[in-house]
Amino acid sequence: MKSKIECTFLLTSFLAFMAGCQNSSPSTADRQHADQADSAKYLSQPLVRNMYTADPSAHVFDGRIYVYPSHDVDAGTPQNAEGDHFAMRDYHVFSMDSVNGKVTDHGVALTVEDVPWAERQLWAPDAAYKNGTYYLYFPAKGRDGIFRIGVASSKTPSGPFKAESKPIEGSYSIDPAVFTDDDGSSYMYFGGLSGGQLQRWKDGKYDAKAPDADPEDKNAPALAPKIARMSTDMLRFDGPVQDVQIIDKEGKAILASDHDRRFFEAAWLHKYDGKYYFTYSTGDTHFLAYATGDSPTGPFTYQGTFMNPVKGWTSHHSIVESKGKWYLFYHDTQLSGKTWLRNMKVTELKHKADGSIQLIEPMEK
Ligand code: FUB
Repeated sequence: MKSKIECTFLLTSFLAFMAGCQNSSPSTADRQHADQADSAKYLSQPLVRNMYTADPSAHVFDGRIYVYPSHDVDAGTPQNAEGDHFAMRDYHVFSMDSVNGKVTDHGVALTVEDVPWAERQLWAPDAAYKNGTYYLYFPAKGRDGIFRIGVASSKTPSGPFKAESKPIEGSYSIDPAVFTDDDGSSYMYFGGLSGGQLQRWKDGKYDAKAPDADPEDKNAPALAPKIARMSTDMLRFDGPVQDVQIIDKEGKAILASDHDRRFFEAAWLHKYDGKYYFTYSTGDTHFLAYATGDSPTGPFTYQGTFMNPVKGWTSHHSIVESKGKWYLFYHDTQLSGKTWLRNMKVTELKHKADGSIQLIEPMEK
């Protein structure tokens, strides 16, 4: 019997094949799709319309909001469970004065050709600042088809960024998110199931024959996202890669079979009112979920869903404070209707007085 993921991929692979072309900006057909779509039913509208953008990681640097998204393209690669149809080859950086302000595209900040060790698939990036330098963290597949995480640096938040010659030693899988705490310590959270290959890593070794995503024993604990402390120069891991523990309110691990609550991909960390909020996507159930803890390294106690499914398969986000309000940057497929051609969006995120996050409905019901 095929899993829901496989069925989704099979169903859409035919559509992907039919739609295959080399364009990286919305085609006439896509624009027509957007025109026909009832944009009123979406909570927010795309921040950028002349290209496809996804996985937006937002930060405030020098009082301005900078967004580091994936740059989705239609490379004509047939859809498969490895996620090869997410065939991105460069990054653009965007910025704005405030959430409703004009969005500036700063152009190409890094291309796959600029990264000596990478061959393809520049997936969800993140950025950080320390000691006068901006760092761009990004996953990419090497020539061996294995995802690693790289780092590139720049003296300006908009780049261009210069990549290190090798991936970060000890890194693997996808979706890096770097959080710097008030004491100056920085941590990278990372990992993603299925095409993100997290399930293939055990004790620092890669096993290409591992299950598709979750462990086969459904009573086993869910696979954990990873955390590593960053070195002071922000270019290396300063210590071992460890599990991020996500537990329920009874202190038990969330199970692999609990697809509504288990971690799938897209980790993020923000600190609010002294608490650490670890947020993530549940993947095949398409929720954005959160868990809270008293330390950046966890454990984190699962609290609930804070965003219901968007249009499109993937759900990926970041959370940032700007001018006294908190915002959720996310994406959906409003402009294209295609899983792998997404558009980034933003909406306000509200923490309630009890510390919970108000549920966000991305679509009118
Ligand atoms: O953009 C490629 C992948 O899709 C990301 O790395 C995942 O988080 C999902 O959004």
